[in-house]
Amino acid sequence: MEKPLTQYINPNRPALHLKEYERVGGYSALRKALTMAPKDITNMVQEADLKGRGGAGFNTGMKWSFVPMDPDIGTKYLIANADEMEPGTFKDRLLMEGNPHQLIEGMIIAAYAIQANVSFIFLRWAYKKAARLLEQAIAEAYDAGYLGRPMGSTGYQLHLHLHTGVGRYICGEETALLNALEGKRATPRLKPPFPQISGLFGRPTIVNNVETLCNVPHIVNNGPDWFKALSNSGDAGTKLYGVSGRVKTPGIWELPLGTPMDQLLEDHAGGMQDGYRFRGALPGGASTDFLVTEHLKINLDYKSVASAGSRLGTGTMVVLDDRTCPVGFVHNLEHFFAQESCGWCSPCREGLPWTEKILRSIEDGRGTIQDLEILEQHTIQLGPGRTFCALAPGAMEPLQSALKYFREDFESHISQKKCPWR
Ligand code: L3W
Repeated sequence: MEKPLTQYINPNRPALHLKEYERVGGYSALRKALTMAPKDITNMVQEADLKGRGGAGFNTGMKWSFVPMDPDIGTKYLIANADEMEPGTFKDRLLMEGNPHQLIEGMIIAAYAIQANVSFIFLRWAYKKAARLLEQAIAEAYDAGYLGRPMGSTGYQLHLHLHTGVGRYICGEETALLNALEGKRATPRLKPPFPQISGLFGRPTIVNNVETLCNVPHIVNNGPDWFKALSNSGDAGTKLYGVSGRVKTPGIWELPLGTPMDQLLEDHAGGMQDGYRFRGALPGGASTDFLVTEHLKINLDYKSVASAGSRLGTGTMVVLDDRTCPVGFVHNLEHFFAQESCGWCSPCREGLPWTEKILRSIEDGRGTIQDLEILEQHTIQLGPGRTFCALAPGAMEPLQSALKYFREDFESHISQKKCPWR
């Protein structure tokens, strides 16, 4: 995250150990932060306009500013949301496997800013390599006195615990994550109150995405103006963009926020594989709306992607090609979402399996034109404001946009009574 340049994130690069991290300036931002007042760090991050990189894009400094700073308030918590399970999303894994100390440093600074003394990394269970490397890095940070001991003249100290989940997508939802961490069933909580006021064990808590926290040391070292100048768009900083699907070189790249979509696909992902044509892409993991050929020139920033009818989400693009059945593609996603519904609210618990079943019957050539009307209804009934959390509305995004852009494919399944791709 150091340079404002295009960087391919090499998944095979060995992790930076403490000494190597320190040699390239690691933990210098922490030393600087400890000379600053906590609220000045929050203001700095807010001014830098660092937006949450987990999918929602909420201003990070503003989120921190909601935490009560009364010195007698008692225990507060900082949590890194590393439960990366959004389909097509593997950016946080590479950050943790490549440079675990960057996350730890970002966490210590964030925890200092909100004056939390206990922190957790909530890690996806399948990320075994990241777990091993994080454990090692946490032990190194404890030995070096960055964790577990009062630091500098401030006397501030932080404990950090690694917690691995059991492999449920819903745990990436911040309040379900809190319940899971408390040992309860991982269902979302009603918001408000937001976790900043009442979070883990009812205490003020900040939950930030891994990539978000990894930006923090660089903002502290270089300042908000530097961070803003890294991007090409109205949104500050860089972003880890990803591409998967039938492109020549799938991967993750750190690029200026607002990099045009065609540049990401052509210059970085190498364009489509021979014999395949681009039909569309989900820009931010599975729970975003399709962008299609007419959108190839847009800048991948929060506002531009929203103007094109989608969301930047996690910034990791899943590409649909012309030799893959769009109905099968969406069915696969809805199967995942139906399986991952936590079952807490009826529209999601009942609606997602129903959606999956209809899509399966269309794909198998048993669908009717009325099924398309029911699917359209589902995109409303399971949409924003109708469910307890963002899982079902997110699940409706690829479906509603597929019904818009690939409607003829749904209809041809129905008229031909089979999948034309099989
Ligand atoms: C105080 C307010 N705080 C919002 C805070 C809130 C949270 C953050 C974002 O879902 C999205 C979802 C997925 N006062 C506040 C406030 N906050 N209003 O801001 O909140 P919210 O509710 O906008 O989003 P969320 O529920 O956190 C995140 C999408 O991300 N997504 C999925 C990503 C999945 C992963 C993964 O695999 N781990 O990242 C992809 O697009 O659909 O829309 O902290 O407390 N008034």
